Amino acid sequence: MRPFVLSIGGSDPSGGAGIQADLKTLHQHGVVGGALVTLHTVQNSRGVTGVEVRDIAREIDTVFEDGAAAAIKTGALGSAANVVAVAERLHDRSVPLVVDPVRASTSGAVFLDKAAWSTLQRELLPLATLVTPNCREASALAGLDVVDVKSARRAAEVIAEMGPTGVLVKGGHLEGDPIDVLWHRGEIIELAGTRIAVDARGTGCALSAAIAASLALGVELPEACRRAKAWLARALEGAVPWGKGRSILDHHAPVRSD
Ligand code: PXL
Repeated sequence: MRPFVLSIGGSDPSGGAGIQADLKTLHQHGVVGGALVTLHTVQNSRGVTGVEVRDIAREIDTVFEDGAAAAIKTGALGSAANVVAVAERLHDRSVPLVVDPVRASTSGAVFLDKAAWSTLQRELLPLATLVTPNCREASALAGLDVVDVKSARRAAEVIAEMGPTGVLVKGGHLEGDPIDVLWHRGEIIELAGTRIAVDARGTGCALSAAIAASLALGVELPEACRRAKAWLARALEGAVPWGKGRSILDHHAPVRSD
C-alpha cells in the first residue's frame, strides 16, 4: 500500500512553490500526498504580493484522528501559533518529520516573523528528522555567515546542537557548483551537484517533499537526500518557463533510485 505523506505549508496558486509543488512532488515519488494550508499567498511567477495566515490546529487533529502519516513535511508555517500547533502534535519521533525552515519568499514576503522564527527554532527543530535550511536560513539559525562549504559545515554542526537528527544546508546560493552539506548522526557528508543555469521557484519545497516521500518509503536519510537532489537536477533541467518571471520546476521529472 502506498504511504500517506502530509505536507503542512503555504499555498502558491501559480503552482511553483508551497503545497502545490509538494503535492506534485509527492505524487511523482509514488506516495499519497495530503496538504494542510497554513497560509495563502497572492503570487505569480514574479513573486509574492500578499500573505494571509490561517489557524491549523483543528485541521491537523481532524486528519490525524482518522489516519496516520508515514512522513510529514513542513514549509511556510505563518505564525508562532501554527509552529506550536505542529510541534505539540508531532512529538512522536517515530514518524519522519522534514522541516523546511522557510522564513520568507525570494521576493521578500515574510512567512514567519522574528518571534515565530524563534519558536520554530526552539519547539520544532528538536523534533525534526531533517531540517533543510538554505544558506540564508542556516546563517540565521546558526548565527554565523554561511558563505562557503566550510562555513556551511560549521553551521550544520551548530544547528545539529538544537536537536534534529539531520541537517541539510543547501548550497544553491553559494558560488560555483552547488554542494549541499548533510550532518547526520554526528557525521558530515558533502553532496556535490552540477549547477544548472535555470531560475525556477520552489526548489526548496520540492527537495524537502522528495526527501519526505523517500523517508516514507523506508529509504535511509543520506540516500533520500542524494535521490532528491538528483531528481531536483532533472526537474530543473526540464523547468517550464511559465509567466513573465521565474520558471516552474518539471515535477514530472523521472524519479530514479540509482
Ligand atoms: O520557496 C519557499 C516558499 C514556500 N512556500 C510558499 C511560497 C514560497 C516562496 O515563495 O510561496 C507558499
